[in-house]
Amino acid sequence: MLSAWSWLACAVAAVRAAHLTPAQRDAFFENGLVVLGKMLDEAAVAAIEVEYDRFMSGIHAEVMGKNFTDMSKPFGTPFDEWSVINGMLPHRYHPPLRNNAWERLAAEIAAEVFPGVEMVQDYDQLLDKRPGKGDAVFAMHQDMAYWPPASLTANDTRTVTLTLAIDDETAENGCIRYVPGSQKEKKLRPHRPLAKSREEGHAVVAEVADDEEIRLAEVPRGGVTLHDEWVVHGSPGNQSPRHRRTYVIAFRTRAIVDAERKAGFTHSHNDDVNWDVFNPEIAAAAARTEL
Ligand SMILES: O=C(O)CCC(=O)C(=O)O
Repeated sequence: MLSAWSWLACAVAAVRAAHLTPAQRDAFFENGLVVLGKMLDEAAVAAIEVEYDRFMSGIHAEVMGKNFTDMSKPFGTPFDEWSVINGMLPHRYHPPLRNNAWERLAAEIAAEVFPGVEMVQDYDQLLDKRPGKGDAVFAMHQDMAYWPPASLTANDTRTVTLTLAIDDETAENGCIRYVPGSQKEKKLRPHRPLAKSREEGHAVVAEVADDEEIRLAEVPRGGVTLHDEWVVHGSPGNQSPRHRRTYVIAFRTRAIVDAERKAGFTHSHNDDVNWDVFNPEIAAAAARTEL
């Protein structure tokens, strides 16, 4: 039997354990993306940063293949010429990053977005836009354009993708921009491949009308954004003399992740099963560009 004092202590702990306010959770569903502000203290970010930088220096490049690349440039571009370093699946390749403070916090936040649902880590990804790289662009897209179709899981696509800012993210160094509310239709917009052919590049570009509102998500170091699987988003180049380093972890329901793996999809860019397999229209557009 808990004493009144113990009940109070539990209640206080429960309040402290909540990372998301109800207003922030509502904003996630209303806009498709929400900025949480500073969520990890300086000591925790600094500890992660050490392993982040080791991993992003390319120490596992040989085994990683296409998982260590610059998505804004053709495969095979020399490392020194990259504008955005893209390290896929660091949890898989770099054990010191496993179970770090950000992985733990991200899991807690994902559970608060979808209470009572088993949300599991689907993939992680580190992105470093180098200073002064105006072409370090992430073309506007919906994440679903890269993933298996909603029909794989009876139209249940529940996802929360969390991005930790290792550097202050501003308009100048290429923070995320997004079209608020664009997720509500839960429909894939037409996308076309960015590069001349599928062999040359992985990225795709969504249609965005001239009159659609585009919002910036500026975030301080240690701050976090959450976005869903349908919101149209991307980020411009880095015009500043600073890096823009981010650490992305995506959570999807256990059922979705199981279905993805069964289909042979692991978010590895080395997979045989890739976005063009799932999106025949994009594959057709790519094939037309190759002609
Ligand atoms: O952070 C960015 O610049 C874009 C990343 C992105 O598109 C994503 O995490 O889905």
